[in-house]
Amino acid sequence: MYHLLKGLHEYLTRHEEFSIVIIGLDGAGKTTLLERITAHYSHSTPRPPENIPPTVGQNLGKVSLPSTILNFIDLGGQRGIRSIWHRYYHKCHALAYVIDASDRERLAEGWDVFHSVLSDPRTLHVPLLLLANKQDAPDALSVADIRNDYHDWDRRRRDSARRRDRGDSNDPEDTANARIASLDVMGISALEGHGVQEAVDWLFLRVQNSRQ
Ligand SMILES: Nc1nc2c(ncn2[C@@H]2O[C@H](COP(=O)(O)OP(=O)(O)O)[C@@H](O)[C@H]2O)c(=O)[nH]1
Ligand SMILES: [Mg+2]
Repeated sequence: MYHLLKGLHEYLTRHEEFSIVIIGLDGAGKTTLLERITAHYSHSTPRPPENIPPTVGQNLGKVSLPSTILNFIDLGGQRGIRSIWHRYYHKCHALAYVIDASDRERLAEGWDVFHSVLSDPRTLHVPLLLLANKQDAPDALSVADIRNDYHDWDRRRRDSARRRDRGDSNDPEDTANARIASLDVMGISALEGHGVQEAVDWLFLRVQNSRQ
């Protein structure tokens, strides 16, 4: 009887854990987003931006929901650290790629890196959300503009690949192209918090569904 009750108690109070990896170029706002998410769920105030140092390695944030724990992992975005992102792909349940929608100079670099994430077969079955951050900045591109910019960038990339391969139209990255078509993009301001709850809801739903 004791074991039965103990088992029932454990069943009723169990917490499923999921890992969500946050990636993107350095300066995109990943750590600010992590701060915002953890502060929101612990009902505290996020650290002021000037107290957030550049990420060396990773930052972890735990969000406890009634029956679920979401472990957010914010990975550094500097060139050297990007080479270890792939180690997290197979053990995470969702990926959030953050882009700085106000930094037009670095958009192409952001797409380059984003494309390498999409093309990695290890991310194929991992739910992926593209976050157009810094929507509060006056010159930020909207979600629609971000989508268009990515499509333009991708068209240019494919054109130049075709030219390089002298008309051989077989694109070896068809899986990446198919993923782009159904890509979810959300606008957020990690600094002010707009859209952050919706992004976490999306991730929560997708990790729950991917488990079934
Ligand atoms: N205006 C604005 N600035 C932001 C936002 N998110 C981050 N930043 C700023 O962008 C810079 C880089 O942020 P950080 O979180 O360190 O980027 P990370 O390198 O991707 O972790 C900091 O100065 C942040 O205050 C945002 O939503 N809006
Ligand atoms: Mg950081």
